[in-house]
Amino acid sequence: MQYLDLDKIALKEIPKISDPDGRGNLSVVEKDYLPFVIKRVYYLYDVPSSSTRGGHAHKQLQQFLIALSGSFDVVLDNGKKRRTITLNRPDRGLLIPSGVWRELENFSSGAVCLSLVSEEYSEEDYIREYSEFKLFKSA
Ligand code: T46
Repeated sequence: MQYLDLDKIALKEIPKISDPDGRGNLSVVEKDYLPFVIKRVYYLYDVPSSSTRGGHAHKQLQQFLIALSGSFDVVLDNGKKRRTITLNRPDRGLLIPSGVWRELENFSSGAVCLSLVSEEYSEEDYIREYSEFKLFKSA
């Protein structure tokens, strides 16, 4: 099983079009921007600052997370070590490959987490027990 090199994870810049007349910014995710075809979009919002989302890994699903508003931390765990990445800009996103444990925490007031993903919803794709994730990675 491959272990994602967490040191190589970098936020990916999303093309931004700033309006010359001061009407604000527009960012766009086009067809070939991500290394997967987007099959589903969902978003988290009204998350209490004391709450944690995620707490699982995906067997197949890849995803791209964007803090459309506010900020939150994403703790990535490759089975060997952890790294925390803060998302706080709507023009930067975090690509999470399959086989990575993730926890989302420290949501600011008004934070919105947009998730663009490679698969349709399937509970079968989730590993929700950390001990099972460790076994999955060592297989
Ligand atoms: C992820 C993080 C960032 C559905 O019915 N359809 C869906 O498309 C999704 C995503 C969830 N659900 C149901 C399954 C649960 O009964 O909604 C409930 C909450 O899902 P979950 O506990 O998985 O939510 P999070 O915020 O912990 O995780 C979600 C995604 O599931 C996951 O892929 O990476 O957001």
